[in-house]
Amino acid sequence: MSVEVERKFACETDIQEKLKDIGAVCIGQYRFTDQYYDSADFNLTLEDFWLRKREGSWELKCPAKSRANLENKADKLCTNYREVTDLAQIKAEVMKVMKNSTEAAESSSKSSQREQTPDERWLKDLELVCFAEFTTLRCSYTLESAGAAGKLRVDLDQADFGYCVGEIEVLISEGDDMQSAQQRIQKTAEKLGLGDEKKIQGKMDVYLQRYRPEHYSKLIDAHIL
Ligand code: V4E
Repeated sequence: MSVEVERKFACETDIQEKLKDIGAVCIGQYRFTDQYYDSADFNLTLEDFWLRKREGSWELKCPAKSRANLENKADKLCTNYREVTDLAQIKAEVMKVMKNSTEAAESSSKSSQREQTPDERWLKDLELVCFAEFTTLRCSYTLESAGAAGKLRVDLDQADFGYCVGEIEVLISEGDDMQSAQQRIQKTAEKLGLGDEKKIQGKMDVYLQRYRPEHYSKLIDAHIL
């Protein structure tokens, strides 16, 4: 299973020039729509689990490590999430998190025995509804660093509700050296001249703050965002 280690940053107007200056290579521009799901009581997101459908594929991001354990300031600017893409595993993880897991599991397994179960039946069984939907225009860059395993990626995202954010990310395997991934991210941030004094809001933070204030304040109170 892969773990995504990433750090967000504010996109300045000269960011593309800076990326080229440090040897980053543009690997393409993509547009995708995300739909995020949770229960009416926000059971998943209050546990920092993020279930989404991106262009027809399901993905679940699960917390990989408690933020309280992060050692230094640079680490605190990074987030680490386990990424699950296998639908059966996603359902199992979601059911584990849901407060009413027993009834949900029973109801879901009953429905999966029915013939021609619609793909989205499990959402109904678990009472999950879409709470956010937005489209992102993404420009992706890769950057190789000498001696480091795996590529580092920089994404410049423009969400259709008028918010831009950049992210530097490294994908590692579960159990791999998290610190070295964080150090690579930190070094790239330095090369790009990014300050490390404050945490930058992600697209979801801004979306919820604007369009789902009740959900947003619950997540703020629970120190999830
Ligand atoms: C993990 C998470 C969310 C899910 C979406 O995460 P994000 O990486 O921001 O979205 P995106 O579109 O860049 O996904 P990718 O293509 O990289 O897979 S929404 C909120 N969170 C939690 C979270 C957090 N607590 N703090 C920060 C800085 N980001 C995300």
